[in-house]
Amino acid sequence: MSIVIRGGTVVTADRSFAADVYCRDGQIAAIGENLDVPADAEVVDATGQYIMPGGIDPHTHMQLPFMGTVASDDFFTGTAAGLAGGNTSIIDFVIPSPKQPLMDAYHQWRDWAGKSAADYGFHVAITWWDESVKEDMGTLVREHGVNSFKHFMAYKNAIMADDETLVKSFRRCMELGAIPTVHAENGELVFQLQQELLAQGITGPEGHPLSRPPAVEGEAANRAIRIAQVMNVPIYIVHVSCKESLEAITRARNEGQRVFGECLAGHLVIDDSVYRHPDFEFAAAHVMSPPFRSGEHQAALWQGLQGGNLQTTATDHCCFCADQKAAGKDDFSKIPNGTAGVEDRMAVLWDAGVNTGKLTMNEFVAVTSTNAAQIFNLYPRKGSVSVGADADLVVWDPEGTRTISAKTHHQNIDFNIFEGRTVKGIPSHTISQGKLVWKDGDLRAEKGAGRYVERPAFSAMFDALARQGLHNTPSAVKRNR
Ligand code: URQ
Ligand code: ZN
Ligand code: ZN
Repeated sequence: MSIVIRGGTVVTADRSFAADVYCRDGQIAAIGENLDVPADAEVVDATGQYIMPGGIDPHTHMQLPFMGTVASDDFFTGTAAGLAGGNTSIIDFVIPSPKQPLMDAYHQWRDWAGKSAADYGFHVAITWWDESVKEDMGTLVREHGVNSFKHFMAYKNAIMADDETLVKSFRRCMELGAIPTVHAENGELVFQLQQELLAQGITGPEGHPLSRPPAVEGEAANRAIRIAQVMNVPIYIVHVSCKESLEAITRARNEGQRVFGECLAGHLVIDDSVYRHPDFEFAAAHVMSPPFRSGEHQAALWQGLQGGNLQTTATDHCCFCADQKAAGKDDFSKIPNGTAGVEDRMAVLWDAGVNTGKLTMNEFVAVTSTNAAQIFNLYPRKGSVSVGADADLVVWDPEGTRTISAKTHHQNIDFNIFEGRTVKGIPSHTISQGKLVWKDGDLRAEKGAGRYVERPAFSAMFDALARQGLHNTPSAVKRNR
């Protein structure tokens, strides 16, 4: 089984060059002009098109049990939809219930993800703390290829991590060579504002953004960044949605702190007017956290990507259909939080970013694939077009167009936040593990073909920090492997 992609331009995060790409046994075997390959190789004609690393979405929640229901895209339908959009890997989340042993939750999610059509990894959420959590974090790093741990600073009375948990978990990440990531919203403030709004009789979706103003996110982002600074550990802020968070990231990065930021395709192009729509279903379909923001925040996020203070794009793909969203018909705080996007992220970003000149093609590759691979230690196996890398590729047709709609998308949800948006620049072919899984509208996703991808700890980086004589790290901190 081999494929040769002919006549295209290879576009990576750092260069663009004319070349054929030959894939064999699931890996990239050769890159060069007019390659001489076996006669039985399947040929993909990429004339006038770009050959790029397949997208990596570092933030999805397939079939997540959340707010009394379960996200409607499972690991097969969700990853299959991603392949239709040029996305060839996801990093999803294991989210233990408070007091649930991490290893139990991890094995549960591994079981669910077995049906994936594309490769996947897991961030593991720290939703509670005791010595067993500390131990399990070590087991996950040492034996299961987990190198990132998530902390929800929001969702009080559910999965919220308080400051004690943040401090202890960040320290543990430092010991293990893992990176902490955070959902940065102050959960206490959100809870208080929710109660106040409901008491005033504001029960509709318009209350959702009012309960989560940008300052609520900016405070938490800054707090998490400062805790990471004192704990001497890098940090990754997920779904940065507003100027306030970006300013906290930019300040820290300017001072040399190792902080990474992620933004969502939705937050880049959709504004908060959606919550003032008179139709409950429409407004509720957009309820996610952090909420969609007003226009000046979108401009800031684009500047963050352009200036290198935001490194990755994601979707936070977490689908809830209208009947599920209806749980919050009389109380916006009960609307399951989440929207979809894994199928549309890359085309939306190309159309809104590359076609407008905000991003070069190379920057597009960086923020849709390569940077996530490097931050989460998947590179160059993922996120590169290089010999020996996994043959996860997308052939991108810059002239192709598509009008995004729930009527035609492959995501298992009855709504699309990008509904009606016509994008120019779409994937004509997606290759996953060296197999053609998407070809001009024909999706050939295979249930269970996806593999769990281990992500080694970042010991090299942390050892370098240690060698610098971490002035505020007690000498007692040992390096647990
Ligand atoms: O907060 C998250 O990232 C999960 C629970 C998805 N929902 C959301 O509103 N972002
Ligand atoms: Zn989140
Ligand atoms: Zn999320």
